[in-house]
Amino acid sequence: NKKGFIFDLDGVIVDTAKYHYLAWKALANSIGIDFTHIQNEQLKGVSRESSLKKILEWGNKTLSNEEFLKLMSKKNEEYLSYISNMDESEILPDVTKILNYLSQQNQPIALGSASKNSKQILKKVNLLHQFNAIVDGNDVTNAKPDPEVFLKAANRVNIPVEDCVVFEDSVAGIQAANKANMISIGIGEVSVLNEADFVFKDFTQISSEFIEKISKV
Ligand code: B16
Ligand code: MG
Repeated sequence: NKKGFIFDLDGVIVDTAKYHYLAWKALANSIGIDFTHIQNEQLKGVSRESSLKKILEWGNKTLSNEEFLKLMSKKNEEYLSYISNMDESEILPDVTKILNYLSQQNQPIALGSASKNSKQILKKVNLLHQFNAIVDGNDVTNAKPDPEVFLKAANRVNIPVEDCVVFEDSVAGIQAANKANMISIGIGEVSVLNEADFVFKDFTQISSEFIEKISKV
């Protein structure tokens, strides 16, 4: 059966959270706000704009709209400087294997990410060609847990929502997939992603038999 396989980017295909952390930390510190790894965890899957709003909230700071925009672009510049050094070695374990397997089976593959930098990142790690559709932060008005990003991805690969499978590492992303009526597969800890239909630590734990099984549902 044809299914639509939709992948989140950060935390599923690559670990760009570490670069977001470095860039947000430098930015927060430059305006006198602390920024920790625990806070960075809370920004996973969250858009750039909402991330900066949260950081300002944590630091009890208000900014003019103009300053806000300036800081967003400053953060992105630093983030992109890290991205520019990425290569294939940063692809998470067995991601290439599953993408190759799915394309051999002629299964449509889409990206569903909150990032506005998704194409650059996929290009850097040499995976852009694997995707039949890219839907990211540039294409949506409502961020996860709103299902918009995944609904658009399903539409772009022309697969009914109930035949779509979403791989996600964030709670908001799992909720978005569930709201979209798709099969949700959490990549990470069961204790965190307990709302997902299935949870795996990473792609090394997902067998081709499992993919075949859910393709038949
Ligand atoms: P950008 P995902 C998300 O990616 C990240 O998890 C989140 O930390 C980031 O703020 C967001 O993308 C926006 O990224 O600044 O590149 O537009 O997990 O949805 O692939
Ligand atoms: Mg993610």
